[in-house]
Amino acid sequence: MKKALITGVTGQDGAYLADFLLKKGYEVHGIKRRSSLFNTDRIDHIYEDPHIEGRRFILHYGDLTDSTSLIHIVQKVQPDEIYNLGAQSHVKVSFEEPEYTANCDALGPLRLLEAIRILGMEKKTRFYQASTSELYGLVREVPQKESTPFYPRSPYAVAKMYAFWITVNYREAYGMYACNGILFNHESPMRGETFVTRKITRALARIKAGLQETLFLGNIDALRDWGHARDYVEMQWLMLQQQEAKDYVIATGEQHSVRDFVNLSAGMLDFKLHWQGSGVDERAYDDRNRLVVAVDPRYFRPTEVETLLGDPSKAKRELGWEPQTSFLQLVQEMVAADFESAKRDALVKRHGFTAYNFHES
Ligand code: NDP
Ligand code: GDR
Repeated sequence: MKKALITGVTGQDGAYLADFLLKKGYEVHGIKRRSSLFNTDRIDHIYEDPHIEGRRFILHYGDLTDSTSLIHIVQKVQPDEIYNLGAQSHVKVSFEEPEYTANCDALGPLRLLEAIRILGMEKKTRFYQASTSELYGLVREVPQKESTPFYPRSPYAVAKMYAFWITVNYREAYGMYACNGILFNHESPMRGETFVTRKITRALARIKAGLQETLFLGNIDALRDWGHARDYVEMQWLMLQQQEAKDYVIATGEQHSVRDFVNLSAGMLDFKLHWQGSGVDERAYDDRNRLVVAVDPRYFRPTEVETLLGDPSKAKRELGWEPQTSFLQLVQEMVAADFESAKRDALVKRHGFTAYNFHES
């Protein structure tokens, strides 16, 4: 039985990947951070009690900023494959916590690669690094492909650039099977609530259910290539199953603006939005003249990535990969899931309980 070790197993991609690998027959080990609250919501459906004999899903406490914990876990698990998905993954937050972001996102992968080397597992363990379209930042070529030059625009992207090149360097220097998936934005109902797509579907669903009044957003003209996380984790696995380790762009090849995402989601919830003003004064009202969406400069970034569009032809050609979920299906799935949970929260509230939180992003 193959063994996989996933960092970031409690995150969006980690949860989808763990599910995917368990279905493939793997023994799956995940690293989770110590937290004062339960942080395993996304993987509770695959959790197995430690008392069960022969369980195939095993969690370990560890942290990407703590080399010794990583070395211990790699030694104990002896994984055939390591998927490094753990990261401080929020671009805006990286401007507020640049040093921590570098420690976790740049040095974290270095620590894992070194753990493999220290333990003499270079020929046994294959390594996947979660690289990102944010590397392209200020874009030099449209669409972006593997050979497009990088120009990172945030502490997050700069840290991920180190991670990209250290992965390439360890492949070339030590003959390790180590590769980068340069993934464009991918979303799902499990997306963190402070990323723009989930923020939109969650807020509009809550407005519809009477739990919130207005959705405040930053740059609604930003353009992104959005796919579904479920489709993208299959690529992460495929990249580790090849004869030779290579880096691949994973994207849909289709681009939409944040504003498009808002309009489409609003339409699915029967809001007709009327946009007024421009720039920082832009806002959208519904048919009853209620303010539904407003731009708030607090969500602007000091340096923004205005536009991203990927060219996944190398992955299609060499790995036979195609995304399965359309943009419309992605938005539908996210809106439906958030509307269900908003209706549940509204019901709880009507019965006098306050079981919901609203987190700003
Ligand atoms: P999430 O933010 O949903 O998950 C990040 C995971 O990393 C969580 O499990 C988090 O733990 C964990 N983590 C954070 N800090 C540490 C740390 N110091 N030590 C150990 N684990 C830590 O991200 P996604 O699932 O969306 O993304 C997965 C990876 O892919 C990330 O590296 C991201 O940067 C990258 N990426 C994501 C894209 C996307 O569109 N989703 C596109 C391209 C790249 P906790 O649950 O405790 O917070
Ligand atoms: P991104 O995703 O920065 O591309 O990074 P995010 O959803 O945060 O932003 C996408 C675009 O939307 C604009 N935007 C807002 N963003 C947020 N979060 N909140 C807002 O209110 C808002 N209003 C407008 C942003 O300015 C941006 O242009 C994601 C992360 O998953 C990274 O880890 C990953 O590497 C990249 O995708 C690919």
